[in-house]
Amino acid sequence: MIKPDGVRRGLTSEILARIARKGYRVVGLKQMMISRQTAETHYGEHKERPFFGELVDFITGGPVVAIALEGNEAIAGWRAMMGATNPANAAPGTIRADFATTTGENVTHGSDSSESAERELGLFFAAGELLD
Ligand code: YYY
Ligand code: MG
Repeated sequence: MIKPDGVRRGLTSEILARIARKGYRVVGLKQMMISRQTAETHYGEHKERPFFGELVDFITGGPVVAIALEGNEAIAGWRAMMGATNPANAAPGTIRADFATTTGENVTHGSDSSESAERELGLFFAAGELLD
């Protein structure tokens, strides 16, 4: 997902270009607003963390671009392309190192396991919206 800060700052095409150059297939793509309820479900694992409220405010604060990627080891590979959660710790050349300065607004999201990918794809895409 391209988060609201990434969309607002005009980074959508840059990030989609990196995905294309890498070689992942985009099997679902849409710009959308996330409801508060969907955001709370999406980030449910962080419900008890002190930053949860700000995180939900942020992710619902403007349009995001939801992207369904397919490719060899795409979950780990996309997380590697994003870099560490805190941009200060992200390796040079990663999206978060190149385009972000704070953990709170770190431009992109990526599922962290096949279970979370399945869950999150179900939150953001209806069955008929993904290419077979
Ligand atoms: O999966 P990833 O986005 O890299 O990090 P998570 O630990 O799942 O946290 C989700 C999201 O929450 C993170 O991208 C920014 C925000 N966040 C925060 O604002 N402050 C923290 N100390 C940790 C995470
Ligand atoms: Mg996470």
